Amino acid sequence: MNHRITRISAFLLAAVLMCGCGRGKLAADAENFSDENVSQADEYITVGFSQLGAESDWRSANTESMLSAFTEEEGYSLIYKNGQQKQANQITAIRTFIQQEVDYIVLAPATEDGWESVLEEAREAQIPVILVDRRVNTSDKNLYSCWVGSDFELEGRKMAAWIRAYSEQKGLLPEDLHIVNIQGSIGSTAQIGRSRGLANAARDNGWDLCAEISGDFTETKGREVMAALLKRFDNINIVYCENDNMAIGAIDALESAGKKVGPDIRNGDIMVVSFDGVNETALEYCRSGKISCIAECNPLHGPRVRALIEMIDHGQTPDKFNYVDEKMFSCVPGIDQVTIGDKTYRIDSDF
Ligand code: GYE
Repeated sequence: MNHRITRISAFLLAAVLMCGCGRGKLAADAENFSDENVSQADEYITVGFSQLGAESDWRSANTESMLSAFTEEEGYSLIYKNGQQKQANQITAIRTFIQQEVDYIVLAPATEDGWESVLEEAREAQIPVILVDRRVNTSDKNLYSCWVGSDFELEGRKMAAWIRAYSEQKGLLPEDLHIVNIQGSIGSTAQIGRSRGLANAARDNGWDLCAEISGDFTETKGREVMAALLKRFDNINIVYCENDNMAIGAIDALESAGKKVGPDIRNGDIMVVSFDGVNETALEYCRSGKISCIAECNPLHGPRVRALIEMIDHGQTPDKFNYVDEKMFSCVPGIDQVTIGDKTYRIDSDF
């Protein structure tokens, strides 16, 4: 990588400074740059992207965003590997990227633990690693350059604040809220943050958090877990699903068991809330009240990761942790906003 940078970057940097142009223009300039020592491959920035899998609509949108951000027109050669939900596959992918001497590695890690050794190998090979979406739990934060994604605990806290505002508006007592949490894949940052946001709020407000069980972020598991929970508990009135796909499965299980899904828990409805806001069916359910509230999770990280790589490529140091702003969607009347700390989040009912 350093080799490539020293040969091209002086030229590219001059181009940036002179015309302030983006990577697309730079790539074109690099192509026109006649140096017989610069091979075809050197004209592109090579990026190895280890995606964790394809479990949800959020994930598909995220993959799509990455694939369309790292095109040859933009000056990139992207090597994409789908980890099929297995960390071992992702570790193999990273080792392959190192052997291929890619310029950058982008990792969307399945879970937080267990990355130390392979990230150490990437560091030894002097290949910067950019984390996207979920995070890794390493004692040495310098094993990766930076991260971009969502504040998952904040998403959970916003949802809990919405539930609280709703229950107060309806005059429900805290102990009358019987909540089950259908969790995402255990050990993933999204699961850890969203579960923590709810568990803390349940403790602080005195809500009955009956159970927390993983549905692995998939519709099928969401359906299975909900059916099993209905056999264990007869008083559930709120289902907190850590993504929309599981919510769709859970709603199916609830309706198949003869339950009415909706916001009117005083009159026997079971309320479903969820996260993402990517899947069209889920958004439609949110418009009709089958899903009472969705905390948005934005998957469109491709251009963000590209901007981070461009900074590093130009010798700059991006912020270590880069958060994206996110909304809340709900068509249940009466709650216009929720406040966390000193920040207020507007609830969007027009989506
Ligand atoms: O919410 C879920 C996906 O890590 C933010 O993973 C991501 C989560 C997303 O499977 O749908």
